[in-house]
Amino acid sequence: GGGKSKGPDDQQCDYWRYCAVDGFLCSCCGGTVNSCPPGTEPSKVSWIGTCRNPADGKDYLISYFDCCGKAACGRCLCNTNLGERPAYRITLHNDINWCMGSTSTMFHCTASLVVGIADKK
Ligand code: ABN
Repeated sequence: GGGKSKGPDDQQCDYWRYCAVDGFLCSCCGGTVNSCPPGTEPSKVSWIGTCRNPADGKDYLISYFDCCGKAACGRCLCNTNLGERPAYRITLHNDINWCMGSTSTMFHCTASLVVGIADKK
């Protein structure tokens, strides 16, 4: 999917997993959709979003974490924010440098890990 294709789906902001992302996509920064580029380390904390996978129509819990320890990647900035919640629910808020608890607080990119399927409501 993704319409006018500039690269693989997972380098496009409209890839389904990125529905609540805020940051440079690690898939454009030498990492993958769900892993940090070499020389960076995953933040110890993350934020959580719920995104629908168009392939099966199901809602998935996505853990977004920042990769820390290098200067900002600068490529594929996505600020999708669907399902983001205000900062009083901090784990649902994405406009935060989650590297603040890490050895290096420099924010490089954001990765998106599927952690489960959302409960049906
Ligand atoms: N969670 C991504 C991010 C990092 C630094 C500043 C704002 C947002």
